[in-house]
Amino acid sequence: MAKVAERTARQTDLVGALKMMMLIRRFEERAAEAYARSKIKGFLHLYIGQEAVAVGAVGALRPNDYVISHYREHGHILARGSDPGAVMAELYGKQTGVTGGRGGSMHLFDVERRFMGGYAIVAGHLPTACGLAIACQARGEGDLVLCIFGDGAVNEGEFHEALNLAAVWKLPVLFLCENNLYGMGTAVERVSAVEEVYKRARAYEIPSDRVDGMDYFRVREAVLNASEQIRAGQGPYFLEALTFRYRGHSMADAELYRDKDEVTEWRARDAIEGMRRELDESGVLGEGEFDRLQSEVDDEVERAAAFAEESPEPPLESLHQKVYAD
Ligand SMILES: Cc1ncc(C[n+]2csc(CCOP(=O)(O)OP(=O)(O)O)c2C)c(N)n1
Ligand SMILES: [Mg+2]
Repeated sequence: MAKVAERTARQTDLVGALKMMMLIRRFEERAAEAYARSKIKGFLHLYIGQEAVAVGAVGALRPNDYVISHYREHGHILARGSDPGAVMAELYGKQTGVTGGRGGSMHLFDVERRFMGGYAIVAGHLPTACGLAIACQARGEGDLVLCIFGDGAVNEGEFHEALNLAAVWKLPVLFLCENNLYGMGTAVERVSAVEEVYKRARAYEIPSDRVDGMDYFRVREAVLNASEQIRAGQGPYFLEALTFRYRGHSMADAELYRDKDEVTEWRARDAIEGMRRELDESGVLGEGEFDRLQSEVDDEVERAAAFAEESPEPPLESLHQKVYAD
């Protein structure tokens, strides 16, 4: 315990980041269980394996920055600090969910935290990110937009439109591609003429880089550096985080397109295990502390699931509400 009491602010942040990655993982495992019991219906895309990207990137932002994401976004909204109970309730389609039960897994939203949504249309939210960035630029308060998408998005028209506009207008956007090597069952090299995705941004003269998405420290550092440049008015930045999803594309995926050995190899580089080792070796984690963190995370996710289960369905008369903007 003495070790914990002597912790510096940086060490406390590191333990917090590890715990957030553990929370995301447990949340996703619990969501999968609920899906198997038909408590969650529709689509469910799990983020397991990619946690270091969400926590490294979203955790490096300021409270007034905006985040906009694709449909594999549970980890992003949790890393932004949204209540796990309200996120789980949204997956259940309940009234207490972050979107009142109207959006479900792919359409999480939390305006208070400037989390401007998950979007189901691949690359559809990239132009929206530019719109948010125009607002940031006009207000001149130094806010930026973190726009997260998958490798599948880079072959869509909106990707190119958005990058072009962002470059021309020097918009404060950080484009973050989570390259998990597959878009549904299609490997990147089968569909992308340029496999090293970050090089795509160079066609628009946007500075870009590739980072190990299985390493919290690397992702955070890269995002902090990019943010500094963006906030200095240098325009957009593009980061590619190399990562891997351990589970299938969605809950209905037989995973016939990839080898089990490939999954095993990536699991051996697990971000949570890697950070745990690092914090153990450097003496930041106290004796038995990882297990204590795990049990706190387990309890928190159980409470979130219980909240979702016990929450009411949205009332029928609310069906036509909030369909159009006022
Ligand atoms: C415009 C569009 N085309 C096709 C789809 C069907 N679709 C859903 S997810 C997906 C794959 C996207 O893969 P990626 O962007 O790499 O994200 P990941 O699932 O790997 O996180 C596709 C093609 C869609 N949602 N939108
Ligand atoms: Mg992908």
